Amino acid sequence: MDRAALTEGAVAVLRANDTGRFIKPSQRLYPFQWNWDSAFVAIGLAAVDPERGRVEVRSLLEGQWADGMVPHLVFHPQPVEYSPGADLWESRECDGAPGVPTSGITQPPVLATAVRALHEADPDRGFLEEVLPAIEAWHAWFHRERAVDGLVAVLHPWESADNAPRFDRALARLDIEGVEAPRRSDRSQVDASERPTDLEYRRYVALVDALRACGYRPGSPMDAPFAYVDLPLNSILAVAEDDLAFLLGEIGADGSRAGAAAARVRAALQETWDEAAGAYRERDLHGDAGITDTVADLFPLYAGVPDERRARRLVDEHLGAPDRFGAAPDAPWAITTVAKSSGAFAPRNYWRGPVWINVNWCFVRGLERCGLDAEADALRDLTLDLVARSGFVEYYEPTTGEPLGSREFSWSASLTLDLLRGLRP
Ligand code: 2M8
Repeated sequence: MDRAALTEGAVAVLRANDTGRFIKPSQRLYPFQWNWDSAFVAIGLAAVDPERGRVEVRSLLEGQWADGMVPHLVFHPQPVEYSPGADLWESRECDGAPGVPTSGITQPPVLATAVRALHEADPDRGFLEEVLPAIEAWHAWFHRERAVDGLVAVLHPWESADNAPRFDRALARLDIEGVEAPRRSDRSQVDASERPTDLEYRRYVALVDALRACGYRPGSPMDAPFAYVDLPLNSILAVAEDDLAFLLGEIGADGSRAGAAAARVRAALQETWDEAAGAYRERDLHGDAGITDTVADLFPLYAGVPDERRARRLVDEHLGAPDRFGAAPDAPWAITTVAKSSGAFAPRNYWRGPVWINVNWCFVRGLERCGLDAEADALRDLTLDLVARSGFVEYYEPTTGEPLGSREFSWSASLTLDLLRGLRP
């Protein structure tokens, strides 16, 4: 692998997708600002241009709502066609929404982790003083609005991994009679077999309709038609709370809420362990989620939750197992987002099987946190080989490494920059 060429290529992708104010996930398919995309982008920018990374954080926070929520999508004005877009959300009709149109839901809170990466690369106290109160308010919002027994719930699959099979049953329960599939700009750009179906989109829209009717703030997660205790989001939150507590300490501010929240979320994640399955269990508040056979079942590893014995089981029985999520002779590219042994595994379809660079990045960092350095190094090398071979695309077919989804995808480029930092020269 040519490290210099990979760096150059990744920087070129970020430059091409840069609007000056924010970096689009990709040129045409995703022309606005998505929340965790921008955080992943800032993590990569820490390696090459921290000042540009700080711009990314500031522009995302322009979308923050008065109650603290940082939305999953900020529609900074762009001369583009994108559907379903700002009209679906009508955020301006809602109390506490900002001037710029946004969605009414959120996304995994990677932002504090990104700000920590920027701080470690290039400390800027003024920047921390500016943005940490906003991130503190967002995290507090999660625990106030979305709390479920020490963890938090997502109210829409767009708050986590869209069409992941683990949401199928909860979505199938929704009443979508009379709800039409929206006009979809994704369809003109990516093959339908690689994207969610129209039926799934009708369900996504039905959920937005229900949430819009209450200003996106149901009294509690139980009152929302879809409420799911998502392990990726909670694991990301645990890490982010630790990072926030650390950063607040750096400026002499009070990090006690964040520190306590990190400990509480980690303790609650521990409780989701299923000894028989050797994995963690998700929770569907209106039904039974259990073990889902998706990579979500393993995600507490990202937050360093498992002890040595559990981490080993996660790796041996799932993450590294050839018939599950690991590399196999006939499917050398890992981590699959759905277990290959699952009936739902679909190697070309979006979050239903392909390899994603942000997922791999989370597991590299999680393996490191759990002290599994050799496994972390192997996964990092495999991930870098994949992008070197197939480019910085949205997702990858695990048997061939074929590039799928959007081309020139920002977080695949930015997280490559971060993974390259860990490589010994
Ligand atoms: C995908 O989500 C959008 C809707 O928000 C879509 O399906 O078109 C997901 O992969 C999401 O996680 C990601 O943030 C977004 C932009 O990359 O695309």
